[in-house]
Amino acid sequence: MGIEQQVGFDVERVRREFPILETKVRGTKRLVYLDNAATTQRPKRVIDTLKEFYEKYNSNVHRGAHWLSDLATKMYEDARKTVKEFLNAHSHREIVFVRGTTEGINLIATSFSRGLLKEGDEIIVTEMEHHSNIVPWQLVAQQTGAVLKVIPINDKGELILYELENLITDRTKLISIVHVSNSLGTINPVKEIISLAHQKGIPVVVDGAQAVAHISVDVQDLDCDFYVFSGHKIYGPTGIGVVYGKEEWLEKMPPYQGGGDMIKEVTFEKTTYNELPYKFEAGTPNIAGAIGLAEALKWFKQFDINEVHSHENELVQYATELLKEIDGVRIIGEADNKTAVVSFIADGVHPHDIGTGLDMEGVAIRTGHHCTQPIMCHFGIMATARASFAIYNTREEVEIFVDALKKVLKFFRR
Ligand code: C6P
Repeated sequence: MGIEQQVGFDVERVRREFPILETKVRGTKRLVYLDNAATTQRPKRVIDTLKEFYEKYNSNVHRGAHWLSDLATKMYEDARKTVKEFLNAHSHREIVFVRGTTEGINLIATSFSRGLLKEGDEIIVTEMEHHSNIVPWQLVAQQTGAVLKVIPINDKGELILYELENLITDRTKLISIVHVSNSLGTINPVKEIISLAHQKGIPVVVDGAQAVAHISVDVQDLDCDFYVFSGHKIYGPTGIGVVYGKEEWLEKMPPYQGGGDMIKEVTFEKTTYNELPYKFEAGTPNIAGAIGLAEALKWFKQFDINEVHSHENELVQYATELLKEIDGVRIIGEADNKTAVVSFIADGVHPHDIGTGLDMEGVAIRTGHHCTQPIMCHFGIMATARASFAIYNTREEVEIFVDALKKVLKFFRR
């Protein structure tokens, strides 16, 4: 199906496309799904695409000398073109399919560690990174002797940007930053950071896991060197994600994994590598996943992203307002520019108990450190309860969530 913009935004119509939203939790309570930052649900169109692929087109890509393989290859490569259009990349050669954001960042970090980083070089991340944008760089730092530096955050959960200028030195080789924080909802000024970094010739990696489904992303406009996201956080399948990398960088970088499809010629003396993007796609890829992701992106593109953003923002604001009226509830993350996520703690009740109590009422949220322990450390807490919103959530669901929360807090505080 092609990309057609839907006029207006009808949330009830959107909901009807998601069969899982009809679920009754334990057969009784209506499902109120507010765990979209962990993974979104999939519209029927995406589910049908996966089923259809396995029923009609399943075959390996780039290898077969037969009709079915040609078909699967065309579908897989068309999926890459859809991603290219979605991100507004310059070329399909800049789109590498990976398992998800985590593998994407590991790909970039590992590749950089093979010759592009040396002892004493510096990598800058932020205090609000997901562990998958910290640990790969720590591994690389251990191997190469590079040093990790951190842009701090303030108590609203915003980057203290002026610190970046102090952190950058002539040893800074790379900056890797999250576009939207999964724990705080903060939207970072990545364009500004990229522009500053480029004045000093430093490339920038952007972790877009929590951004792509909520705000407009245009990699040429951002001018980022790398942009990484996961399919399952934008209504697509699990096990598929994307690394966008500027061609000039991907050309310079050595491969991440070795194996089939990433080579031109192999002898025991020497191997030459395939052209982009195949140099970075060793082995049989997640073919159905890529095709499913493309379908999800086409589905998502029918909506005006600004309307999606304001719908979700309204939900965030409404939830924040109602939560603040409850005694002893504190919001964690009150950035001026935020989206889709409300994290909170409540006096006297552990976030895990909040999660379990809400689940009894059919409300699915996430509790814990959300793979962002440095953020928890900043706020002096172990965990938060987090409600995260998607295109199909409603004000009524916010009210069900807050009413259920009041019940849970009353129970645990009795
Ligand atoms: N955050 C959450 O509940 P993967 O698991 O590879 O698809 O995405 C990792 C990842 C990277 N960066 C950010 C900003 C993320 O939010 C995530 C995943 C989920 O918040 C699972 S911890």
